[in-house]
Amino acid sequence: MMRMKSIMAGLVASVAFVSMAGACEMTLKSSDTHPDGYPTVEAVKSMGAELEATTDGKLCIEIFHSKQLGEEKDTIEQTQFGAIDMNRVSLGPFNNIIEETQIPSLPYIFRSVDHMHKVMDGPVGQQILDAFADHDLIGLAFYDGGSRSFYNREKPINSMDDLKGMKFRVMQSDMFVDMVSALGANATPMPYGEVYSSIQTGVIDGAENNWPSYDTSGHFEVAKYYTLDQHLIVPEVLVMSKITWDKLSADEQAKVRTAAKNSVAVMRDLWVKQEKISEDKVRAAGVEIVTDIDKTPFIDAMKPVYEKYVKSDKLKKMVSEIQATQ
Ligand code: GTR
Repeated sequence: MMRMKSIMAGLVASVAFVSMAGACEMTLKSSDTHPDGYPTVEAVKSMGAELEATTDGKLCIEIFHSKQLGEEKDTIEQTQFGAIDMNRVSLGPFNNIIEETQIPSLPYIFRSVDHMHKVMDGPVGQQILDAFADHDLIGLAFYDGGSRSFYNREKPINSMDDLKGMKFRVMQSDMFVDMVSALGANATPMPYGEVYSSIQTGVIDGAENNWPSYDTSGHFEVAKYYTLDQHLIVPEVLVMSKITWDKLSADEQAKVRTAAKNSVAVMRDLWVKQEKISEDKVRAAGVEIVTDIDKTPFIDAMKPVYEKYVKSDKLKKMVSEIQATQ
């Protein structure tokens, strides 16, 4: 009897699975560098659930988290080629490809996360989403990436002087290389997945990131000094391959856009919670955190970066619009 029951349960489960999977006419493959449970991964899951509901199960999303499809720079190319349907990435790796993405990636461009939200939810944000279209991608929505600060394995950083000569990993963006040079340190661009061992073996002294990434990447285990200079508030973006997009009907495209937009609120809520969880975890692990750092010299040092990257009238206008956003 027991055995019969468990066979029945197994059958019911597999029938349920088959009927769900069978109903999906198209399963969108979505990439994320972060592990399962990370706010970005969970937000895309919520988008998938909404999409499945609004398309009567026709469109589904399957998430490949934890870099299963590769490092961000490579997955961006695969998304442009249509091998990956959707991708959740930082704006950083887009900087060398789409100039508009450099603007919200500029150091100290945003006064706060609230300021960043207002800008990215407004016309400048829309202008950046639209810019993806010329690069075989559809910009769907922006997610949060908190603020990024330096951590290292050597010593507490209390001022800009302490950064002199140190070697930090940055995302693969020329602008971030210049940002670190302008602070008197050296930058090594490299994929996220190589950072842990590079710090551990002393190839680099440290890197820079937000609380949740510092925690979930395990970087805090090998770089125990974290200084909250908060030089970047870089948003993250959810994009779709143009090749995939063109296979959808206008109605499906609208539903994809709506589900993506609705996932933003889910993401923001989870993000705030995760920041706290990660901060508590790394503090408990004994990380030494410098909070009272004078940011003025850091901000002043960014002048050459703005001069080099904000040249055209279009980009200058974006910067003034951001500065004027209250
Ligand atoms: C994280 C971000 C990732 C990735 C990573 C990095 O904060 O969420 O998309 O860009 O930083 O530093 O490579």
